[in-house]
Amino acid sequence: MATSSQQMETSAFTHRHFTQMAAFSSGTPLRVIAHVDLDAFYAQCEMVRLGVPEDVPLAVQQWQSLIAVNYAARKFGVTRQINITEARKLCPQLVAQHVATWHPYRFESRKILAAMKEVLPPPPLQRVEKAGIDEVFLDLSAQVHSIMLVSFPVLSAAMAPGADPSARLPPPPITALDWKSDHLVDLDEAEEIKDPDWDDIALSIGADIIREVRARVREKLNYTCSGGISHNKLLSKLGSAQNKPNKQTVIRGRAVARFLAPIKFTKMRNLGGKLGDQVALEFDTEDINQLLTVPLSSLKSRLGQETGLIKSMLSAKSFRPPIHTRAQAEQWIKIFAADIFSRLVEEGILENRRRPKTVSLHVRHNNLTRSRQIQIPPARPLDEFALVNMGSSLLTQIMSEGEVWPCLHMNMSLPRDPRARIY
Ligand code: TTP
Ligand code: CA
Ligand code: CA
Repeated sequence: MATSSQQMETSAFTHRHFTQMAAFSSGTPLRVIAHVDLDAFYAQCEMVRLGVPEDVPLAVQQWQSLIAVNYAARKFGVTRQINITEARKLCPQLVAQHVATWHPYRFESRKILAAMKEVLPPPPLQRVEKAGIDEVFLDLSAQVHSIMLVSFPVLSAAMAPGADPSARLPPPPITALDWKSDHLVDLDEAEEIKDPDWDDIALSIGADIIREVRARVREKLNYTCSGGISHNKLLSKLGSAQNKPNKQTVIRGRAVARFLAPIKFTKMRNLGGKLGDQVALEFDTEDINQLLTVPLSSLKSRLGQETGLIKSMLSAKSFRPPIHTRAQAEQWIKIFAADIFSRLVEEGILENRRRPKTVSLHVRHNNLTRSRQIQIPPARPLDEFALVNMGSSLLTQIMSEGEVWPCLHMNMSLPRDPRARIY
């Protein structure tokens, strides 16, 4: 279709929209949010560990079920929904790797996060939020803002003292944006012929950053991951799942309606009331209107996939021989606190409003287990130190109520908040 485009006179965006990027303001339509999610994560961990080539079908097995299936195995129709016997029928050469504990995956997860951060500027320009064992959100707004200032000196007028915050930005220079190998969610034709505005340029810079982040993880640790780049968390999360594996997808502001449209037509009425609230909670409420147009089935499959991982957090130890002193018990409380805290971080529970509300301690003496719990102060940071202190005061309470030595078992737990996740 041959249509010449008209050079716009001003951008649709204001000085304020641009300057707000530097402060990670969620109010600016220019903000750049990315989501990066590892492909078939546990399966890749096993492939990397065992040196299994990419084209070998592999699944991670726990009891009879498959908890991760690599992309080579998915070609045979193997999915997480079938058991190992069915999988072997579909794919006789499937390598099934038993999982014993999650520690190695958590360790890999940490290394991957560190590798990602290597290509990012240090905070405060960097803002990375772990959102699960194999995924992160990155708010790239401030970094993109700083790159835009350097690449487009015309934008510095917006930052000048005395600049009118509500004045429109000048139009961006007409440049062909280079999206490299990215997948772009298509625009309607009417939109496609319009010149790109600063929001497109911001996303394109964000996409460059994410390409680099993914390349570093691949070069350094040999893991592939997928990315979504957009203006908010919901869209970037949907984007990263869109073209797996090893691809990144950009959802431009002008493409949102079209992107969500096919999702919108099915069972809309499934999402309402309480569930809608939970979903909004999950996504920081900012996108409730868009979220409410997404049917439950796709939310469940696309957003709720990690619900299996987060049970209540429990760290426990049985003592054979039993322990006899408070000092010994305190040592264990420190270990429990460290374990629970690292899991809170790994699973992205500290961010948003998904914080656990209480800590409890169980102590077993002979055949009697006593327990106490306390509220976690909502205003203060929940760190390892705070967990140790709470554990220690729970122990004091329990000890004041009766004999605990010799002690045969102790555990510390954070009961999960039933509203904290989508089921
Ligand atoms: P996901 O990111 O949901 O899935 P995935 O990484 O296996 O595959 P994809 O390429 O589609 O992202 O989960 C991350 C890891 O969490 C997964 O590799 C295994 C684990 N997991 C479970 O143990 N049980 C579950 O029910 C789910 C959904 C995941
Ligand atoms: Ca994944
Ligand atoms: Ca994931």
